[in-house]
Amino acid sequence: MTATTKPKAPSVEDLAAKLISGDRIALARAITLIESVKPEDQLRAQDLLEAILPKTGKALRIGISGVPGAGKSTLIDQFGLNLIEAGYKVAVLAVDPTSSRSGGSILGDKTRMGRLASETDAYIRPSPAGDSLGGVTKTTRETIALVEAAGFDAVLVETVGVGQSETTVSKMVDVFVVVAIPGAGDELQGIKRGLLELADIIAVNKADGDNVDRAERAASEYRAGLHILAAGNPGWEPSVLTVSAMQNKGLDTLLEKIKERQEKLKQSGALAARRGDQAVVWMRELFEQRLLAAFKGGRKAARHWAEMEDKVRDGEISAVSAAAELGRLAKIGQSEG
Ligand SMILES: Nc1nc2c(ncn2[C@@H]2O[C@H](COP(=O)(O)OP(=O)(O)O)[C@@H](O)[C@H]2O)c(=O)[nH]1
Ligand SMILES: [Mg+2]
Repeated sequence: MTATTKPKAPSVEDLAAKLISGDRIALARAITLIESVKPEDQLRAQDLLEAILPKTGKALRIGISGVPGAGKSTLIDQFGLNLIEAGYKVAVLAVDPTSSRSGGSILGDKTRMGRLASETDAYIRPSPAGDSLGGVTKTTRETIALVEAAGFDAVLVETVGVGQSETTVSKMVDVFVVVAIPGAGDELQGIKRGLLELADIIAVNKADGDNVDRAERAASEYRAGLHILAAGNPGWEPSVLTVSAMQNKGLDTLLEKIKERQEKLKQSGALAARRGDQAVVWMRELFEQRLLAAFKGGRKAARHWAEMEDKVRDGEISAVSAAAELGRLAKIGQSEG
């Protein structure tokens, strides 16, 4: 090899071994690899994920959602420290409120997780808002697998309540925590019903200072509302508690509830079933992405795609027929009748 040759990328086996030994540089490299869109990197990423598969699945996977300003990041910072104190190694996939990778501020400032960021038993991976939907990227699931293989046994995924991001995250985690805040008037209006239905635990935050009573009232209203919602959802019994992320109040109860729930799910076999189902959904989504990419990648198909889009937009053809026609052209999934 000459001096001008680019240094060879480490082999997948090397990378996997280093990652599993807990090497942070290897972890960062691995994440960069799975995020890469280059076809050759994607093949290596696949091999890497296959190699680490036996080392995944051991973490407590927690989703943290709620409107911007609810205190998710503040809560994760404190809760993460508590988890470390309880013996966990904590990985956080966080929303980065600054819109670009540049800006010069240090990680802790950007994510409001300054204290956690300086812990050796913590790893924080911010997703720039520009690249993600509410903090969720296409590779969030893969990243969870990587941090698990690197030995992190608590994974916190922060998501902002926008679009489909909560639903997506709820399909990746074991426990979905919604951080709510006491507001004025009808509490249940302040949170979308869809989000409420995903919640395993609702933590009414900012229960401190003058806010304690309002937080308690909000919690009661959530309990009442959930009671009604739960009538149509057998087996779904979310808990509601009040916390103060800032004053580290109620977070011990939050951890207890999470662990209790996880233990119950494990004992009943529901955890394995849930994760199995999640893996199947993941496979289906990846396959659909591939199918679509392959289809649109073909020149002929791409031309028809644009044509169909125009026709659908102008009302010349229904979306249903257009999709069927495109499917016929691509020779995919023609069901008879
Ligand atoms: N009083 C009080 N303020 C809080 C608490 N948690 C967060 N905040 C404040 O709420 C604002 C938004 O917090 P942040 O964690 O960035 O919210 P996020 O957008 O949900 O991640 C900040 O000004 C925090 O200092 C809390 O428990 N009590
Ligand atoms: Mg935040």
